[in-house]
Amino acid sequence: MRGRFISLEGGEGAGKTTLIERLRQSLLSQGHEVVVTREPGGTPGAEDLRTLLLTGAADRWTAMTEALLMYAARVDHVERLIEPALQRGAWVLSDRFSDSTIAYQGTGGGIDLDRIRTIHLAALGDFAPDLTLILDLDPLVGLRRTVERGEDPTRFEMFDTEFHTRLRAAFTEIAHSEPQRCVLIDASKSPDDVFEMALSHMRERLEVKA
Ligand code: Z5A
Repeated sequence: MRGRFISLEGGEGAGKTTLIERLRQSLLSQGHEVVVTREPGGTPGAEDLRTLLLTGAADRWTAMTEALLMYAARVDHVERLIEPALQRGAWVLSDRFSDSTIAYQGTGGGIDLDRIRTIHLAALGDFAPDLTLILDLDPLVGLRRTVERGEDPTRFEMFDTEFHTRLRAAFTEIAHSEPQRCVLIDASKSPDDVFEMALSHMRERLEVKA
């Protein structure tokens, strides 16, 4: 039986990585094979592209170059990791996927969203997650969480607050425009509450038992 593909989306510091680890453990305890991955990245080639995308000056790439590099990484990721895992019945949890390109390079970077959808269609056809959990959080709270983590900021974290506020609106719009695939989760709640909300959506939509 084909596995399930779940993507997690949201702004910086929204808690995707924290939630993925909890979901991984929950799915493992139900006996599923679980593949945890991330974008940009997930395969050796895509991780090389991740380094190009996330390091250097904030204006290192234009939004369109970023989008094309994201899709180059994504095709490698889908063809070499995600699709084979789904075919052998695994559950794939990806920290970001194509909605991030719509939000960051589209709404955030100013590329017409239909141009990004056209790139997606050419690169991946109608390939999409079975479920997308969008973690919604005030960008200032999210950025504060990442600063407290004490790591060097990525190129995207250097963008201004207005950019991050537009991202939040973009993710909310995606959730509203594709309710069959996407759910919006209040990420200001505790990690336990966020996990319970995610699990409840998975139970409803993907026949998860735990
Ligand atoms: N990008 C793009 O532009 N276009 C694309 O198509 C794609 C990506 C695919 C990847 O960065 C960057 O690539 C990303 C968009 C761009 N922009 N940035 N920056 P990344 O992978 O390095 O970063 P990220 O995806 O934004 O993740 P993050 O900053 O690591 O955040 P997170 O995974 O959502 O959060 P976390 O690590 O789980 O939590 C952050 C901190 O908050 C941590 O200390 C936790 O312990 C704490 N936390 C977590 N949950 C909670 C709750 N519920 N309450 C309180 N504290 C919490």
